[in-house]
Amino acid sequence: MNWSTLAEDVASREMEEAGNAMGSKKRAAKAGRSGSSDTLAGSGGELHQTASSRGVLLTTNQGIVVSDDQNSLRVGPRGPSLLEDFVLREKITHFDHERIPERIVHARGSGAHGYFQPYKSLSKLTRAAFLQNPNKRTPVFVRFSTVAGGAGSVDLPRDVRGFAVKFYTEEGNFDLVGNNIPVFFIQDAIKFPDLIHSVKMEPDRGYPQAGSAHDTFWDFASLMPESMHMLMWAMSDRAIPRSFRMMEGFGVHTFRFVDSKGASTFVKFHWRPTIGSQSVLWDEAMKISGADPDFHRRDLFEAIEAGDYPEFEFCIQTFDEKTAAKFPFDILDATKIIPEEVVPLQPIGKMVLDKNAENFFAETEQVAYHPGNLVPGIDVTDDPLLQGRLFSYQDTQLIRLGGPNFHQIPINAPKCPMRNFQRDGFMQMMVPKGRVAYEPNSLETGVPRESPAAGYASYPANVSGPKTRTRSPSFADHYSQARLFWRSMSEPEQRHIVAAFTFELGKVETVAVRRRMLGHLANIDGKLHRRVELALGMEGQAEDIEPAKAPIDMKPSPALSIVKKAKLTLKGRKVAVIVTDGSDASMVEKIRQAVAKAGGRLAVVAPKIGGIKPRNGKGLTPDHALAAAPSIFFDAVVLAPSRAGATALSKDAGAVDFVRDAYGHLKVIGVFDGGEALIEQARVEKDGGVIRLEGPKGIAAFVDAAKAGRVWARESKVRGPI
Ligand code: HDD
Repeated sequence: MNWSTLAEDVASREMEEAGNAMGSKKRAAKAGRSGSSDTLAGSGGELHQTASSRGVLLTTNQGIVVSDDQNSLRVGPRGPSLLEDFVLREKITHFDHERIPERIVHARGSGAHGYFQPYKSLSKLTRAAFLQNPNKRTPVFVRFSTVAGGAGSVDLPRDVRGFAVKFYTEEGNFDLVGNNIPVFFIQDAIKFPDLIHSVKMEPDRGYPQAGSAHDTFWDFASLMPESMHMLMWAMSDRAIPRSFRMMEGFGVHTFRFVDSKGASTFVKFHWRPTIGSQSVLWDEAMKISGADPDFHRRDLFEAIEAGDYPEFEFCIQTFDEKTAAKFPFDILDATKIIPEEVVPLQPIGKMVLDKNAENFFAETEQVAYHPGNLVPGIDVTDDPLLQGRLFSYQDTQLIRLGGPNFHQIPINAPKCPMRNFQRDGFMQMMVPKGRVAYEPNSLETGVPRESPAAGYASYPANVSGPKTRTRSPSFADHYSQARLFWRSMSEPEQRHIVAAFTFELGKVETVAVRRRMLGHLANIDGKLHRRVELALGMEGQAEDIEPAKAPIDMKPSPALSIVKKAKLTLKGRKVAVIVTDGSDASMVEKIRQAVAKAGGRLAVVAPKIGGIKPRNGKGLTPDHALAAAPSIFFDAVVLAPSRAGATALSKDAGAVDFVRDAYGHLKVIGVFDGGEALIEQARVEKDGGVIRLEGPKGIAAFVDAAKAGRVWARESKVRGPI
């Protein structure tokens, strides 16, 4: 049967069903905005998303049934195509316009739906309706992103990650547009275009993509002492997270909570993953970028599909004006944190991501966040970075989404009534009724009116002063918190920071830029500076940089270290077991159960994807072929080939690399049966992280070791001194 006959056949068989689809279309129309997802949100909106994607007959955008979607209209079977072919022209035109401008920053992102639920009422601090009732769930849409790379770039460059949450509250949308790092590179929004131009690919040569390891970035950063604290975070493990599910999120700026009486409290927002934070190693990140550019996107999607829902605890730090005045830094300066040891975090609720986006473009790409999307009870402060952001986001969406009606796109539309007298514009999706499109009015009743009681009221902060372009002297300390961060790290984390600076500055061609950065490192901490200059082979070459304000020594904050507060768990983690023909299937089953009991998932990796014949039990169906599943994809591995299987694998560079990488990336390695031969072939040392699974306690010992994460003691042996 050729394609056109098949299409006709399907069309005629499904004519009847098409009638039913029309029926459901009518029902959707009746349901209005609160009804089926087929309708577009919006008061009085009569338009519906076309049913064609769910109906049975293929139609044009005008609803005309297409008779042949395989052949364009032409003169005779071999003649020229006809311009009158409206089906072809419409299809190609639409295709030609499929791409919209990608975000200038955070172009690569992955999204998911979920809900937020508070633990208790926060009425003492804020009147925000979604924070009042512990029984109420508020829908959310979250988008995680990298910053510098384009939409098609890889998931694991060294970069900040965006952590943007849209709360669809009963009082309208509240967007918390944060990052996985609690500070920022710059203090004033006017420097944002410069920062981004410096980190993006260099304009003359068009590279590097998605990476900060190049001259323009370090040139700019080294001329901006205020970026030093953020640079320490960006060079730390925070910038190479293991998963979106395993990173913290921060609102960065100081915001205000406002209660029902109008009293205000300063607030900083934090997200904490319930399964703990974890990062990959830089060598792993580079390899993952090649082996699976979608590593984080896939991980998020698959975890949600598997019902292993990412969860984040929402925490706040609150303080009043008096306390703020006592800090040795300015709470309006986005390059500073308030250590948790000084103002503890209060957990106030939990966010669960339980549904993947159904359509990447419609939802993840078109979602439009804006820090100015605020609800009554939450307000901004005068942080000059935040103030500039309040302009930028709305502005960028106008060009990115093509006009002023992007709030009507389903992913952006509030889930509460939205009605006003704004009219027309590109892509108006609603059909507003009536004669009155202005306010005040008296010609119609039942039209929307303002409400001083229910409406958003800005906190009436007192402001006065001369108009000026000055940076407050209270923003002048650029090194104390960079030092605090460095001194709060564990030994492996410090080692990674040194290695990251060495890698990044090693890519910088201009010697003066490297010297300038070494000068800043000397101001941050003498040991840090010494280690980086030695690793670069640039002893004694640091430029002398005079701090605008002498740094102070702050008490180290263990909460800043991922390693120090790591959770001993396999939850959300993946363990691989390598098997071959003749492997022990019952052992694999026992390992699977033990890993699952600890909250992890076991993936079976075999030389061939088609299946293996174990020496006992039925067949074993692999999840991955070895060639497509290097050990960088997993948190711990078990080598359980048969002895004959191991002999064959020993000659396979992929299998040997699997073991070497697992070892080099400090993973716990379980060994069973022929696994011993593989270990020998890979020539890795049998240290405390290489565990034999034979014996009554073998599997339990492996799982316990894997819960602890990486074998840090091994690192100095495989990476050498730095
Ligand atoms: Fe921004 C996107 C986070 C400073 C201008 N930003 C964007 C996204 C995140 C952040 C997570 C992606 C949202 C999404 O997934 O669609 N940005 C931050 C944080 C900042 C910050 C935490 C500092 C604390 N941003 C910042 C400044 C400006 C911008 C100072 C401009 C003055 N940001 C934008 C933007 C983007 C954006 C150009 C690009 C796409 C978009 O807004 O929707 O307007």
